[in-house]
Amino acid sequence: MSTTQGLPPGQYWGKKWIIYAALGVPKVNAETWRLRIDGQVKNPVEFTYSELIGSEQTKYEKPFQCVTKWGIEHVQWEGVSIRSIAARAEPNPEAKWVMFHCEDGYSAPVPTVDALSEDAIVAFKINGTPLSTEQGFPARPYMPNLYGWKSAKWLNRIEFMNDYQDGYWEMYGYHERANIWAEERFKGGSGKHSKRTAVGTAW
Ligand SMILES: Nc1nc2c(c(=O)[nH]1)N[C@H]1C(S)=C(S)[C@@H](COP(=O)(O)O)O[C@H]1N2
Ligand SMILES: [Mo]
Repeated sequence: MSTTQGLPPGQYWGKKWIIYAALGVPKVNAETWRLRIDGQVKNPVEFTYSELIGSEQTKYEKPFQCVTKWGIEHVQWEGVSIRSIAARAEPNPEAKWVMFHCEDGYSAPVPTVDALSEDAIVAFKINGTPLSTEQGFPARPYMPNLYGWKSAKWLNRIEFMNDYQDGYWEMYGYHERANIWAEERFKGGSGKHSKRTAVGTAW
C-alpha cells in the first residue's frame, strides 16, 4: 500500500510559489464575474462571487504540487466544496469528466470523482487572503490529490462531460487524471515508469 501523506514520489519542497500564466494574467471584476456549472447537467446554474463567498466555506491546510516537481508544504485553502455547488446543477450520472474553463482561455479536465471528492473545492483564499490577481482571482479549483496544473486559475465555468477531452496542457501530453501519488505526469504512464512523452512543460 502506498502512502498518501507527506512528500509525494518525485517531488521536493520548494520555498516559494512560482507563478505560471501560460496565456497571460486576466484582470477579473468580481462584480461581473460568474461561475457557471453546465454541460451534462439537468439544471445549469450560475453563481456570483458574493453568493459563493457568502456560503459555507471549507478550510484546511494541504500542500500544492506542481508537475515540474516543486511543492509548497503548508498552504491554507479556503473555498466552497465543489460537490455542494455542483449538486445544485444536478450532474448526469454518465458525466464522468469535468472541464474547468478560465477567463484566459486555459482549461483543465479532471475525473468527476476527483472534482466531487469530499475535499475538492473552488478556492477563494490562500493563507487567509483572497487570491491575488496573479494567483487566479477570484477563483481556482483545488483538489489535494492532483497536480497543480488542474488548479485552473481565473476559473469561470465547470462543464460536466460524458467523454474525456484535452485541456490546455493535456494537448501537450500531460496526463488525463494527474494523481500525485500515482505520479501521473504524462499520458500513457507515470513519471517513474515510462518515458516522458510531453513536448511542453506545464508552466
Ligand atoms: N489559467 C491558468 N491556470 C493555471 C496555469 C496557467 O498557466 N493558467 N498554470 C497551472 C500550473 S502548471 C500550476 S503549477 C499552477 C501554479 O499556480 P501559481 O501560479 O499560483 O503558482 O497554476 C495552474 N493553473
Ligand atoms: Mo505546474
